[in-house]
Amino acid sequence: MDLSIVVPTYNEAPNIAELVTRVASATSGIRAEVVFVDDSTDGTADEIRRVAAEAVIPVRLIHRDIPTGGLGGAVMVGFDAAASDICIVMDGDLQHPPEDIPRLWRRYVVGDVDVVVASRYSGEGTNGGLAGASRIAVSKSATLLTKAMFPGRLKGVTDPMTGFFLIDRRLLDLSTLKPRGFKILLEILARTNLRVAEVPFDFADRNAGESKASFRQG
Ligand SMILES: Nc1nc2c(ncn2[C@@H]2O[C@H](COP(=O)(O)OP(=O)(O)OP(=O)(O)O)[C@@H](O)[C@H]2O)c(=O)[nH]1
Ligand SMILES: [Mg+2]
Repeated sequence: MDLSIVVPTYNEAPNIAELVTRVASATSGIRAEVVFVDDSTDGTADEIRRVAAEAVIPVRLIHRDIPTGGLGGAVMVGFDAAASDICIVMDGDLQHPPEDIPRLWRRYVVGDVDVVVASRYSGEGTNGGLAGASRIAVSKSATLLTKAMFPGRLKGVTDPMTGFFLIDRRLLDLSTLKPRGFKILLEILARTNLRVAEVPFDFADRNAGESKASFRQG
């Protein structure tokens, strides 16, 4: 396996089939698997099992009955379970276009970085999928605040709170990370000295289902 794509899900049933289809076509030529780490209370786990049975790439499901650490905790479980050391984290609602996976992968295989961040705020990247002026304001001010707090570790990183990134998990000490909810990448970058590159991407609208991001998370 070249690449494990870790997808945390909380009630994303209507998005699973399209996500897997688009990931499978985007990764042709790369040996890739999808690892769903699911904390859902709806039928998402059953839908993942159904889609996995028909998928042309390996699709695995880890369903947690006790969702320790929320979204961030789910991502850590995915890193631990991944078949490849090289992992891409992406959302399950198609806001992170699977078609961008090869761009992250190609940047990584150049060989000079440990992390590739898909940024809404660098170069041609956009944040159109952030619903409403207040979400945009929260996202931008949280980014400025965190960059002020960690000027060294976040140097050159325009979007430390993106949920779309590639990482070599061998560089992480999973036992020292303490993710709480959203923004696992910030936790990783602040605690670990890593070489980072960015690629711009267009943050799309949520495909279906409901947002779990709250003002409190911001
Ligand atoms: N496993 C797990 N996944 C979660 C949890 N909370 C959110 N997620 C997933 O994390 C991803 C990001 O959550 P979203 O609700 O899309 O957050 P967002 O993109 O900031 O918000 P929207 O723009 O409204 O979509 C999605 O795939 C969610 O299903 C959780 O507690 N556990
Ligand atoms: Mg989303």
